[in-house]
Amino acid sequence: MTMTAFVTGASSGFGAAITRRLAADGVRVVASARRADLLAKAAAGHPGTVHPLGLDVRDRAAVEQAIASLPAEFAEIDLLVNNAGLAKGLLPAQDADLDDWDQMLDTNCRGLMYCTRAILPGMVARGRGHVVNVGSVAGTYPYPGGNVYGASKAFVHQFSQNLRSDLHGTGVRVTCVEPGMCGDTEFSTVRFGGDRERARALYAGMRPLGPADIAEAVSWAASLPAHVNVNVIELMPVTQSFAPFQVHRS
Ligand code: NDP
Ligand code: 8X3
Repeated sequence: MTMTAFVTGASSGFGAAITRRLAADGVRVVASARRADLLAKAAAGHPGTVHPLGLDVRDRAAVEQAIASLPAEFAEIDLLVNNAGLAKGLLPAQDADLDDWDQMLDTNCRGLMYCTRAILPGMVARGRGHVVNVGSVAGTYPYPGGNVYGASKAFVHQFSQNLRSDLHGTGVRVTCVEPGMCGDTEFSTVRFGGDRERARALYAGMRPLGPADIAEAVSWAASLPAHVNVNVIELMPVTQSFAPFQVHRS
């Protein structure tokens, strides 16, 4: 039986790599994001397998409508990958832009909630399905300027764990994938307001994870036998680790 996946944030970075990987695994994929032109180009390489869908996950009515009107061959979703998300800014909380905070919460938390709520009932009715949420190490480990981004990813972690409780006995699986620094995506350019040089400098002299590493983790968790639930996958580049607490001395 061919599986069907719904991937958000599929126009770049992790989402694009996850879409390619799942298509190579023989999965039909609804690839969604706001930039429909990029999705259409990517889908052209996978005719009949990848269905491009222009969608802003922050728009609750649009999410409900889009999921209710998918073409029949893509309508029964077995795997939801809630990947759309972003960080905006790295300023301390006292200087941060409230619009950036709103955008992170609306996308990383509300968008993920809307997609999950629209797709879950079908999974429960069919007695099978898998929700993979893309969190971050920032949801567990604080860092200066991480404020609302980290908090939004803590939401993703805890929502994933709570979903497992609600879905007890339904056969539906939930996994939270929590990566550390990953290059070759638009993440840092978006975070730094389009400043590509600043984004590039962040990864200078170290080897970050790549989008294919995240796609591998998603593909692995989804490919395990139906009785196995991977709760959390936390992964980092070898070149990233932990530092001591800061101590302010007067
Ligand atoms: P990218 O910026 O490359 O990808 C983000 C994707 O999210 C894009 O496809 C973008 O598409 C989509 N997106 C953003 N806002 C919306 C929206 N309102 N509606 C629909 N889609 C949206 O970054 P990454 O691939 O690196 O990030 C993917 C996820 O991984 C994010 O949730 C991020 O927080 C998380 N992450 C990233 C890490 C990293 O170091 N790169 C590490 C840990 C987690 P479009 O603009 O076309 O809508
Ligand atoms: C992205 C990883 O460390 O930039 O979620 O917050 S980090």
